[in-house]
Amino acid sequence: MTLALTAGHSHTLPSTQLVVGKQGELGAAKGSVALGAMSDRTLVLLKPDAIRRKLAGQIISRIESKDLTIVAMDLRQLDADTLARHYEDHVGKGFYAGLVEFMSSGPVVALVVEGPEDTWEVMRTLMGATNSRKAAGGTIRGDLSASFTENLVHGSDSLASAEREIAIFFPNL
Ligand code: RTP
Ligand code: MG
Repeated sequence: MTLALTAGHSHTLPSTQLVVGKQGELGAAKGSVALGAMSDRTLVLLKPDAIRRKLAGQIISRIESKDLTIVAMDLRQLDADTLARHYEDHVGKGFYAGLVEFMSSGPVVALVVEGPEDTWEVMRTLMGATNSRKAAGGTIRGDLSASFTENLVHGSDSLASAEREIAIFFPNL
Protein backbone atom coordinates (compact mmCIF):
# COMPACT_ATOMS: atom_id res chain seq x y z
CA MET A 1 0.00 0.00 0.00
CA THR A 2 1.12 3.56 -0.53
CA LEU A 3 0.85 6.20 2.16
CA ALA A 4 1.47 9.93 1.76
CA LEU A 5 3.30 10.75 5.00
CA THR A 6 4.42 14.29 4.29
CA ALA A 7 3.74 16.69 1.47
CA GLY A 8 5.80 15.76 -1.55
CA HIS A 9 6.88 12.34 -0.19
CA SER A 10 5.31 8.95 -0.31
CA HIS A 11 6.45 5.66 1.14
CA THR A 12 5.60 2.24 -0.12
CA LEU A 13 5.13 -0.29 2.64
CA PRO A 14 4.50 -3.97 2.63
CA SER A 15 0.88 -4.92 3.03
CA THR A 16 0.04 -3.90 6.56
CA GLN A 17 -2.96 -3.07 8.66
CA LEU A 18 -3.25 0.47 9.96
CA VAL A 19 -4.70 0.88 13.41
CA VAL A 20 -5.74 3.95 15.33
CA GLY A 21 -4.99 3.38 19.01
CA LYS A 22 -7.28 4.41 21.83
CA GLN A 23 -5.27 7.62 22.11
CA GLY A 24 -5.74 8.37 18.44
CA GLU A 25 -2.18 7.61 17.44
CA LEU A 26 -1.46 6.20 14.02
CA GLY A 27 0.25 2.87 14.31
CA ALA A 28 0.50 -0.50 12.65
CA ALA A 29 -0.89 -3.84 13.68
CA LYS A 30 1.35 -6.16 15.68
CA GLY A 31 4.17 -7.64 13.66
CA SER A 32 4.21 -4.98 10.97
CA VAL A 33 5.89 -1.63 10.41
CA ALA A 34 5.22 1.10 12.98
CA LEU A 35 4.16 4.20 11.08
CA GLY A 36 4.03 6.88 13.76
CA ALA A 37 5.53 7.63 17.15
CA MET A 38 3.46 6.67 20.17
CA SER A 39 1.54 9.53 21.70
CA ASP A 40 0.73 9.95 25.32
CA ARG A 41 -1.26 12.25 27.51
CA THR A 42 -1.04 14.09 30.80
CA LEU A 43 -3.44 16.00 33.05
CA VAL A 44 -2.89 19.72 33.53
CA LEU A 45 -4.81 22.00 35.88
CA LEU A 46 -4.71 25.77 35.62
CA LYS A 47 -5.12 26.48 39.31
CA PRO A 48 -7.49 29.12 40.79
CA ASP A 49 -4.71 31.75 40.91
CA ALA A 50 -4.15 31.37 37.16
CA ILE A 51 -7.84 32.04 36.49
CA ARG A 52 -8.04 34.93 39.00
CA ARG A 53 -4.92 36.54 37.51
CA LYS A 54 -6.22 36.15 33.92
CA LEU A 55 -3.20 34.02 32.99
CA ALA A 56 -5.11 31.08 31.49
CA GLY A 57 -4.60 32.27 27.91
CA GLN A 58 -0.90 32.89 28.43
CA ILE A 59 -0.32 29.47 30.02
CA ILE A 60 -2.32 27.67 27.33
CA SER A 61 -0.32 29.58 24.73
CA ARG A 62 2.93 28.28 26.25
CA ILE A 63 1.61 24.72 26.10
CA GLU A 64 0.62 25.14 22.46
CA SER A 65 3.88 26.88 21.58
CA LYS A 66 5.69 23.76 22.83
CA ASP A 67 3.72 21.90 20.13
CA LEU A 68 1.71 19.90 22.64
CA THR A 69 -1.93 19.31 21.73
CA ILE A 70 -4.96 20.07 23.90
CA VAL A 71 -7.40 17.18 23.56
CA ALA A 72 -9.83 18.12 26.37
CA MET A 73 -10.51 21.31 28.33
CA ASP A 74 -13.06 22.27 30.97
CA LEU A 75 -13.55 25.12 33.47
CA ARG A 76 -14.88 23.73 36.72
CA GLN A 77 -15.09 24.23 40.48
CA LEU A 78 -13.40 21.42 42.41
CA ASP A 79 -14.97 19.95 45.54
CA ALA A 80 -13.24 18.34 48.53
CA ASP A 81 -13.98 14.77 47.35
CA THR A 82 -12.44 15.32 43.92
CA LEU A 83 -9.40 16.97 45.49
CA ALA A 84 -8.96 14.07 47.93
CA ARG A 85 -8.90 11.66 44.97
CA HIS A 86 -6.62 13.86 42.92
CA TYR A 87 -4.18 14.58 45.76
CA GLU A 88 -4.49 11.15 47.43
CA ASP A 89 -0.74 11.05 48.16
CA HIS A 90 -0.97 14.33 50.09
CA VAL A 91 -4.05 13.64 52.25
CA GLY A 92 -3.03 14.05 55.90
CA LYS A 93 0.13 16.05 55.23
CA GLY A 94 0.65 19.36 57.03
CA PHE A 95 0.02 21.46 53.94
CA TYR A 96 -3.05 19.50 52.79
CA ALA A 97 -5.76 21.70 54.38
CA GLY A 98 -4.22 24.84 52.89
CA LEU A 99 -3.87 23.10 49.53
CA VAL A 100 -7.56 22.15 49.48
CA GLU A 101 -8.59 25.64 50.60
CA PHE A 102 -6.58 27.15 47.76
CA MET A 103 -7.59 24.61 45.11
CA SER A 104 -11.29 25.14 45.91
CA SER A 105 -11.05 28.94 46.18
CA GLY A 106 -12.25 29.41 42.58
CA PRO A 107 -12.62 27.52 39.32
CA VAL A 108 -9.77 25.67 37.65
CA VAL A 109 -9.31 24.79 33.99
CA ALA A 110 -8.68 21.07 33.58
CA LEU A 111 -6.85 20.05 30.42
CA VAL A 112 -5.68 16.84 28.85
CA VAL A 113 -2.49 17.54 26.93
CA GLU A 114 -1.03 15.18 24.37
CA GLY A 115 2.44 14.84 22.89
CA PRO A 116 4.54 12.16 21.22
CA GLU A 117 6.16 10.65 24.35
CA ASP A 118 6.87 11.44 28.01
CA THR A 119 4.36 14.26 27.77
CA TRP A 120 4.00 14.42 31.56
CA GLU A 121 7.74 15.14 31.82
CA VAL A 122 7.75 17.68 29.00
CA MET A 123 4.90 19.46 30.74
CA ARG A 124 6.66 19.39 34.15
CA THR A 125 9.77 20.93 32.57
CA LEU A 126 7.61 23.65 31.04
CA MET A 127 6.02 24.30 34.47
CA GLY A 128 9.23 24.58 36.50
CA ALA A 129 9.92 23.68 40.13
CA THR A 130 7.01 23.30 42.58
CA ASN A 131 8.21 26.27 44.62
CA SER A 132 7.79 29.11 42.15
CA ARG A 133 10.32 31.19 44.04
CA LYS A 134 12.98 28.67 43.01
CA ALA A 135 11.63 27.87 39.56
CA ALA A 136 13.93 28.72 36.66
CA GLY A 137 13.28 31.67 34.41
CA GLY A 138 11.61 30.61 31.19
CA THR A 139 9.26 28.26 32.99
CA ILE A 140 5.59 29.02 33.71
CA ARG A 141 6.10 29.15 37.48
CA GLY A 142 9.51 30.83 37.24
CA ASP A 143 8.20 33.63 35.07
CA LEU A 144 4.71 34.16 36.45
CA SER A 145 4.59 33.27 40.17
CA ALA A 146 6.53 33.96 43.37
CA SER A 147 4.50 31.65 45.64
CA PHE A 148 4.91 28.06 46.80
CA THR A 149 1.24 27.12 47.13
CA GLU A 150 -0.14 29.48 44.48
CA ASN A 151 1.99 28.06 41.70
CA LEU A 152 -0.49 28.42 38.85
CA VAL A 153 -0.42 24.97 37.33
CA HIS A 154 -0.55 21.26 38.06
CA GLY A 155 0.93 18.55 35.88
CA SER A 156 0.88 14.79 36.50
CA ASP A 157 4.20 13.52 37.87
CA SER A 158 4.44 10.19 35.98
CA LEU A 159 2.70 8.26 33.22
CA ALA A 160 0.83 6.23 35.85
CA SER A 161 -0.30 9.43 37.62
CA ALA A 162 -1.41 10.89 34.29
CA GLU A 163 -3.61 7.88 33.56
CA ARG A 164 -5.06 7.92 37.09
CA GLU A 165 -5.74 11.67 37.07
CA ILE A 166 -7.22 11.79 33.56
CA ALA A 167 -9.69 9.11 34.69
CA ILE A 168 -10.74 11.34 37.61
CA PHE A 169 -11.28 14.49 35.55
CA PHE A 170 -12.34 13.06 32.18
CA PRO A 171 -13.71 9.56 32.84
CA ASN A 172 -15.21 9.34 29.34
CA LEU A 173 -12.00 10.10 27.49
P1 RTP B 1 1.22 19.78 41.62
O1 RTP B 1 0.88 18.40 42.11
O2 RTP B 1 0.25 20.82 42.07
O3 RTP B 1 1.48 19.79 40.15
O4 RTP B 1 2.59 20.22 42.24
P2 RTP B 1 3.90 19.36 42.38
O5 RTP B 1 3.70 17.98 41.84
O6 RTP B 1 5.00 20.18 41.80
O7 RTP B 1 4.04 19.31 43.94
P3 RTP B 1 3.41 18.27 44.98
O8 RTP B 1 4.50 17.77 45.83
O9 RTP B 1 2.53 17.29 44.29
O10 RTP B 1 2.51 19.22 45.87
C1 RTP B 1 1.21 19.58 45.47
C2 RTP B 1 0.98 21.04 45.76
O11 RTP B 1 0.91 21.23 47.17
C3 RTP B 1 1.51 22.45 47.53
N1 RTP B 1 2.58 22.17 48.45
N2 RTP B 1 2.82 22.91 49.48
N3 RTP B 1 4.00 24.00 51.81
C4 RTP B 1 4.45 22.84 51.34
O12 RTP B 1 5.33 22.21 51.88
C5 RTP B 1 3.86 22.35 50.12
N4 RTP B 1 4.25 21.25 49.48
C6 RTP B 1 3.43 21.14 48.41
C7 RTP B 1 1.99 23.11 46.24
O13 RTP B 1 0.96 23.99 45.80
C8 RTP B 1 2.09 21.95 45.29
O14 RTP B 1 1.90 22.38 43.96
MG1 MG C 1 2.10 16.75 42.35
